[in-house]
Formats: sequence, structure tokens, C-alpha cells
Amino acid sequence: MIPRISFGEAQECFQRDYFDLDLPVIITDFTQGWAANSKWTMGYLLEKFHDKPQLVEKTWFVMDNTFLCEDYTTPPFIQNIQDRRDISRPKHDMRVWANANQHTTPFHYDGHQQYVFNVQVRGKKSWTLLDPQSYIQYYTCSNFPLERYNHLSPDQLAAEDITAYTFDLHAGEMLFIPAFWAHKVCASGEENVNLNWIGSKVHTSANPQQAREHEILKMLLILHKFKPFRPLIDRYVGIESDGYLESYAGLGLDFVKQVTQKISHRTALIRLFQEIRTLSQVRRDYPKLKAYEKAPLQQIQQAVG
Ligand SMILES: O=C(O)CCC(=O)C(=O)O
Repeated sequence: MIPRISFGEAQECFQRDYFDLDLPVIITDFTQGWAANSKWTMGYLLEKFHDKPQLVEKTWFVMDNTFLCEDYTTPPFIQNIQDRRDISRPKHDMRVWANANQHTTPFHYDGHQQYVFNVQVRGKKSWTLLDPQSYIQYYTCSNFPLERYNHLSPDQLAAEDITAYTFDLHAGEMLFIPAFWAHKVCASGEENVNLNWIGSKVHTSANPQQAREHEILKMLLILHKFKPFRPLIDRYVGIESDGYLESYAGLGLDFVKQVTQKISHRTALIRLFQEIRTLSQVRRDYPKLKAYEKAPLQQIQQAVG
């Protein structure tokens, strides 16, 4: 079970007992006094984001901590974490999700070893988190577990040696998702909005998912020495990012070299073959995985009519 703690308790123990240990937790009463609680309707967000195409990502909006900041409060214990020297934050270090009723985000963990502070502002979302100590199969060099997992219950996942936690996140609650914890999320209610702060930790806890990601990075680092491979890395592993390795976790090549220095060339080669083995499954399942992707503005437009 994912523990729930009060906002008051969180100020005392969140960083020490959860954030630093990479353990998920839900903090209740997180949004008391926020204007966003009543203001952030689908219509309001549509209006705020519609002339800002640079803030519209695949299925969410991105922003920095000045945009719409009059509508919410960043508690000091969260700000202190975001300002830590061992935390790297992207330029747009906040996200907003505004999803239609029944929208499901399939299992994935966030790239660049990112953690998320996920606040449910309106509506309710049903979450399933996968413990990264489990044996989970992913598609080639990706952070998307096999599509069929999306259709299994926690008991069925347990039969495949995967520990899954399911719970509802209600308006006013904040969920901490540590790096490498894969999650599936289903929205309910006519108005459904969540707000995220994100960042990457320099040191994340060891687990099989982290080990795999670092082995993939080692393999890419070797290929990166050969110039013709660089656009392929950006396109297929970085999902069309420019300079995936150069910008990894906002820390770049030196960081990638540091986390992969103990990984041998042999291990990287074995990883390459293990990853290639899922290529045929990628070809088969990719269209199903992509089906959930609908630009957020389009989603909202359909929802508000
Ligand atoms: O709310 C959602 O549908 C997805 C949220 C998510 O994947 C995230 O915060 O990383």
C-alpha cells in the first residue's frame, strides 16, 4: 500500500523518509487555499494555453514556475528540494495535465530519471504504480513496459512477478512518484486537472530499471563515438529530442559517463542484444501505445465542446 501522510507531517518527514529514499507517498490537504481549485476548469486552461504552442507537449502542457503561479502555492519543503544542488531541473520544470473523462495514460516511467510531485487539482485519477524492484519487460531502449501489462489486474501482474500498487488520487492530494516507478493513470470526472513539479536527482536508488537504463546509456555512449549513429540515438531513443545524451537529465555527457563508468563494454553489448529482442513486439504494439496520444488542447476542445 502507498502510505498517506498529512501536509503537516510531510513538512517534517517527506524529504527524509520518502524523497531521499525514493519511496512513493501521498500527501493529503496539499492544495488548501489554492485559487486553482476553482479556477482551473478545462475552459480556463484552454484559454491560457491556446496561444502558447511552445507550451503544448504530447499529452500535457509545460511551463516554468512563473506561469499561472498566482493560482497555486509551492510549499517551502517542496521548493527546498527543487533548489537542492543535487537536483537538476529542466527549463520548464512544471507540467499541467487536463484530461478527458476515462483518458488513460499507459504504463511508462518518466525519462531522464525524473521524479514527479503530482498534485491532483480537480477530479480523481486512478493510479497503478509498478515497484521498480520487480522484473518488468520494456520495449527496445524505451521506458514503456509491454502494452499487455496495461490490461492486467494487480493479481495478474503479481503472477508475472511484478508488484503493483493501485489507488485513487483525489482532488487536493499530492503523489510523489520516484524515478523509475512505472505508472498507468486513468482520469475520471468531467473536469480533471493535475499539476506537476519535476526534476532529476543526481543519485537515484539502485533497482533493475535503473541498472537497465544505465546499461542502455553505456551502449549509446559507445555508439555516440560514431557520428552517423547520433541522429538515430536522438530520433529513436531520445524520441526526437536534439542531443539526447548531451542533455540527459539536464546534466549531459559528463553525467552519463559518470553513471556508466563501471559498466563494461561486454555488459553494454549484452544489453544491446537483449534490447533488440523486443523489436518485433515494438512493431506490433506501437500503434496501440500511440493511440492514447492526443494533444491536450485538442482533448480539452472536445471535452468542452
Ligand atoms: O496524469 C496522467 O495521465 C499521467 C501523469 C504522468 O504520467 C506523470 O505525471 O508522469
